[in-house]
Amino acid sequence: MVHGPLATVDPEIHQAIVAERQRQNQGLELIASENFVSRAVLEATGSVLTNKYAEGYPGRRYYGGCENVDTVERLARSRARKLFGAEHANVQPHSGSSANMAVYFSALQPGDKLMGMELSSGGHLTHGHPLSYSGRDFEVVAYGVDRDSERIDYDAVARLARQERPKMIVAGASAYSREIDFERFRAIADEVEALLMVDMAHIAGLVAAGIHPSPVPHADYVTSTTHKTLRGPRSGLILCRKVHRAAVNRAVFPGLQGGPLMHVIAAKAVAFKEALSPSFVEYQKQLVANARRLANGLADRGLRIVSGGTDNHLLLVDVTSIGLTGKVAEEALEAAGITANKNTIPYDENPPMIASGVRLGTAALTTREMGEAQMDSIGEMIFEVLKAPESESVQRAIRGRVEELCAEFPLYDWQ
Ligand code: DSN
Repeated sequence: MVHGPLATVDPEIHQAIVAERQRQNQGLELIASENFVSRAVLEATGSVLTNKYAEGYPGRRYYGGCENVDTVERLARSRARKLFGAEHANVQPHSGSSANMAVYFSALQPGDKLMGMELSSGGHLTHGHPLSYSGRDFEVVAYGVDRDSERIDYDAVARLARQERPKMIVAGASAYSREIDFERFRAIADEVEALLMVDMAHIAGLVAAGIHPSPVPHADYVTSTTHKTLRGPRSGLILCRKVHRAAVNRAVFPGLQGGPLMHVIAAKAVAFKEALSPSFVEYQKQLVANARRLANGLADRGLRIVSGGTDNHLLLVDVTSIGLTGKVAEEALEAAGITANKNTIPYDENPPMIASGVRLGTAALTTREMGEAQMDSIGEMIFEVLKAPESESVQRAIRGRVEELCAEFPLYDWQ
C-alpha cells in the first residue's frame, strides 16, 4: 500500500490542488452558486469515511460495520430536520440534480405533467429543460417572469396551472434575485390538486437563517444543494412531509443511487451544525446586505440590474446596457481576477453560450468577511473592467487591486 503524502505520490494532482487553492485565495469569487467551506467541513470531506459502503439507511444497511456511519447519518438527518423544521430529511442525494430526480421518480410516472420555471427566466435545467432528464421523461409546461417587472407573475402562473393541470409544480430558481412567495405557490398547487416541490438550492442558507421565508411549511418536497449559501460540501438534500418519506427514501436508494458518500454526509452534518449557530444568521444578513450594495454600486454607474435589484445573495446584470454580451463580460472579468458567469436574462435575445447578462453572488466573498465597503470597491473594479473589456492594461491594473484586496481577507491560510 502507498502511504506517502499526496505531494510525493501524485505530484501532478497535488500541484493542481495547490494551484487551485492559490486561485481561490487570490481572486474575487462572485459565482453565485459557490462558497468556501470551513476547515471542519473540509476535514470531514477528506476523512476515512470515504472507505465505507453503507447501502441502505441507519439501522437497515446491506453491509456490516456501519455503526459509525449510522451515527453520522442520524446526526446529519436530525440536524437538517431541526435547521429547516422539516418532518423528514434524506441526506443521501449526491447532488441537487439527483435530489430533484429522486423526488420526481418518487411521485411521477413518465409522461406526467411537470410545471417549472423556464431556464431563461432564472429556472434550472432539472426543472423541465429539454436537455435534462426532467424534460425528456415528463411533459413539461414552463412559466416565466413578467416582461416588465422581470418578477414571477403569480396570476400568470395560476392561469397556466388551471389550463394545464400539472401533476407537480416546481418553484425555485438558479438566477432569480427576488423573494419567492411559496405560500402563493401552495395555493396555486392546491387549486389544481398538484404536488408542490420547491428547489431552494440557491437560497437554502437564507432560509436556514430565517432571512428568506421558508418553503418547508408549504411544499410537499423541498430539495436543495448544500454547497451554495448553505456553505456545506458539494452535495444534495431532500426534505419532505412524513407521508412522502418511504417513497422518497426508496427513490434515492435503491431507486437511483448505490452506496451513499458517507464522508460527504459527515461534512453535511458539520455544515448543518455550523448553520444552526447564531453567527450563521449574521453571515446571511451580511451577504444579503453585500448583494444590495453591489447592485446599487453597479446601477449607479449605469449598469441595468435585472428586476431593478435584489432581495437575496445574487444579482443579474444586463451588460447589453453598456453594449457588451455576457460572454465578453465574463472573459474580461476573469482576466482581471474576478470570477463570475455569463447568464441569460429574461427574454434574452442571445443564446445561452453568449447571453446578455452576468450573474454575481456574494456568498463566497462574505465568507471571507468582506463587507459593504469592499462591495463598493468591487463595484468600481467591475465597472472599470467592463468599460474597457479589450484593455489588457486595465485588466492587469485591476488584477493587482484584486490581489491586494484578497490579501487583506486571507482564505485557507492554515497549512
Ligand atoms: N450550477 C448551479 C448554479 O450555478 O446555479 C445550479 O445547478
